[in-house]
Amino acid sequence: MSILLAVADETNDWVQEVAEVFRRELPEHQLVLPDELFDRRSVSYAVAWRHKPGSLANFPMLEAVFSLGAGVDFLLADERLPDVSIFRIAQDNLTFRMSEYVVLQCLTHLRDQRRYDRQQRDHWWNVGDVPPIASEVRVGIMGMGVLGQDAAMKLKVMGFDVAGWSRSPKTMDDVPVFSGADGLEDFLARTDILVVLLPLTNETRGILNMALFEKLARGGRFNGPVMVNAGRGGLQVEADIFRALDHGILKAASLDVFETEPLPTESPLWAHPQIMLTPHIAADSEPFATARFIIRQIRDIEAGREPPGRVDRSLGY
Ligand code: NDP
Ligand code: OXD
Repeated sequence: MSILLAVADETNDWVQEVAEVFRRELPEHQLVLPDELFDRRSVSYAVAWRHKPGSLANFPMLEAVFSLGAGVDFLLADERLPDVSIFRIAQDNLTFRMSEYVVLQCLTHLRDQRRYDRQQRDHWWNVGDVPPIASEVRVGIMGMGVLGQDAAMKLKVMGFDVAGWSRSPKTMDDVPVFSGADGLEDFLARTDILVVLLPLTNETRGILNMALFEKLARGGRFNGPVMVNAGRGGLQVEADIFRALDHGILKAASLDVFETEPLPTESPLWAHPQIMLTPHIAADSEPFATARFIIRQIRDIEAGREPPGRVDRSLGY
């Protein structure tokens, strides 16, 4: 039996490490690359990340496709994706890193750290206004799945006043969760820092637009809403973020994901003083932990158990 490794760049160090773990820990399966010569009928599983569209088609014995990340939008965008089970990463090594990113961004905005960075550059000793304390700041998390729930708990530890928004209703201790289109306006109206951890689906594409920014909370101790997007670039309308920042509808934004990645060098987002930008690294996970998680998913399938991380194709996540 073989496992097809279908990625954008097989020479990448991270991918090489993943491959090494598969070869070492799952020796009964041969790891094959799309361009190699092998018997297509031997392939039972495919492990993919931003693979070439169509490269997962025509494997008659394929049982399941595993995403090397938490998101599966790249898989579902492939019109020739075979009709087999899809699984994704849902594991602590990735989740905890995302929460580190989210807490870092919220604290950086809360404490106006960017201002002190500028002052340090200018050798300027200036105390400035006392910032609000975290409990006076309302964080709203769009997407209360694996990542959103962990981030919510960690933001609560810092004292933030946290709420969430998801597709279906859910209850969480001490965190009110709004849901669906009906719950969105009330959720936004109580949000000073909007943290976005949504998947990119037909329903969520372009959701972060001017109409939504205008519904965020104003006034209060935080003095203008901030957005942190670590979900997917396709959720945001970048021209609207720009306009919203320039008209004071947003005070600042932290962006880890972009409509086009890598972000083109000529993009005006790079130089915007109110944007904190990172190159899609919010939850980069270790190759070892990622490969190990997929090996566990494969072992579950082979033992007749349901693996964690099954994707619902009809929902798109
Ligand atoms: P989950 O599937 O566990 O959670 C998704 C959440 O989004 C759920 O709460 C779901 O609602 C909610 N949701 C989906 N569609 C809608 C909708 N139309 N309206 C309202 N809520 C919706 O995913 P994860 O938490 O594991 O990951 C979320 C995303 O984070 C990934 O899909 C990926 O795009 C991104 N990501 C980014 C990384 C980075 O480095 N920047 C790293 C890893 C992931 P419900 O609970 O009702 O199902
Ligand atoms: C993921 C990502 O989906 O890294 O895991 O974006």
